[in-house]
Amino acid sequence: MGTMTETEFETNDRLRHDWTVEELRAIHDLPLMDLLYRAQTVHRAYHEASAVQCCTLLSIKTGHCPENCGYCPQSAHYETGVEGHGLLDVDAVLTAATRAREHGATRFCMGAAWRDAPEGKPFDRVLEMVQGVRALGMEACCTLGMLSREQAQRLGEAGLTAYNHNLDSSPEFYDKVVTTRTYDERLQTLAHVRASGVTLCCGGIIGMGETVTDRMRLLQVLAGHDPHPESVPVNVLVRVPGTPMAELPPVDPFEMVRMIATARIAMPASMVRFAAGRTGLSPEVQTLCFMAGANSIFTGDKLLTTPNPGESHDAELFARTGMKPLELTA
Ligand code: SAM
Ligand code: DTB
Ligand code: SF4
Repeated sequence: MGTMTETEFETNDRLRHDWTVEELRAIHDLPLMDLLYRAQTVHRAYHEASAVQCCTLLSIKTGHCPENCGYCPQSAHYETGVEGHGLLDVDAVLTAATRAREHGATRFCMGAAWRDAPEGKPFDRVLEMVQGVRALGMEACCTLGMLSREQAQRLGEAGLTAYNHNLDSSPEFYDKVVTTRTYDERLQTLAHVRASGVTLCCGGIIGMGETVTDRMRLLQVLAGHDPHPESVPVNVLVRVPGTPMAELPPVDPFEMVRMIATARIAMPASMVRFAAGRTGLSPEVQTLCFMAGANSIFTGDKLLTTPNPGESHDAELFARTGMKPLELTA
């Protein structure tokens, strides 16, 4: 398929898993007003237009990671000044989750700088954290690196709502991002999570030096999953000094808007999360991202190790735009 015409802008009610890169590219490259119109139309057919899911992150194990992901401040391969710590106590995590809930978060996401989730006591402790977060009435998400089939199963039994495991970019660009693991290993963990009944949170990063074609390939791979990942985080690279990607040029904010809109159109029913990179983008650009179909953000003043806009910024953003936190339905 080639270029889009106006007659093709109607809502596509059927979830598709067979997008071609050319189709996605044609959508991505539409004049911005046409792209936003189409993304909004799709968005409104599946979601409340002004509701935003608020998720809060906590790094439950920080730094010293053996992987060499070029974007990551927690890789042991780079000097980034991030202060590492071992796996936190369950109590400390539940205190943070309670605070996040008081501040309006409905999903609590626990991240660990592991290549793969460990076995034994540390894993049991993570299971306790998951149970504790669920007992607070929040959704629980984890991102612990690669998982075995059994580990995914056990997380599911502990009540885990979602597992975050990003593909980050296209299969073709992946070895420019990380060489200590393969794309196929990532896909394997995603399959284990899907088989366990835990929902998938899977997305990527823009601004790592990839082409627009790489971004469309990522969306093609994501949308190729049946069902689509329930949640799709789109991160703008946070350029952390000491990482190999520190000196890359900043992303044009309109590129983020286009990426979100294309993700929204490709995966209409999924939550599209404007994840890392809100710091440094104006409230007006962030609002364009909502208009493009983002309906989830990370709240709180920290992501895993880097700053996030924080509560007063988001309260003001919501007040000025009439956006409101999405309530949990279950
Ligand atoms: N170690 C686990 C893994 O890689 O699967 C989980 C934690 S890892 C920090 C989670 C995700 O954060 C990565 O997949 C990546 O997409 C995102 N991320 C990490 N550093 C980032 C940065 N500097 N800018 C944007 N996103 C980043
Ligand atoms: C995701 O896609 N982005 C979040 C979450 N999933 C785990 C992490 C962003 C990390 C940004 C860099 C940092 O704070 O260390
Ligand atoms: Fe380790 Fe995850 Fe960072 Fe890669 S992204 S270096 S696996 S913590």
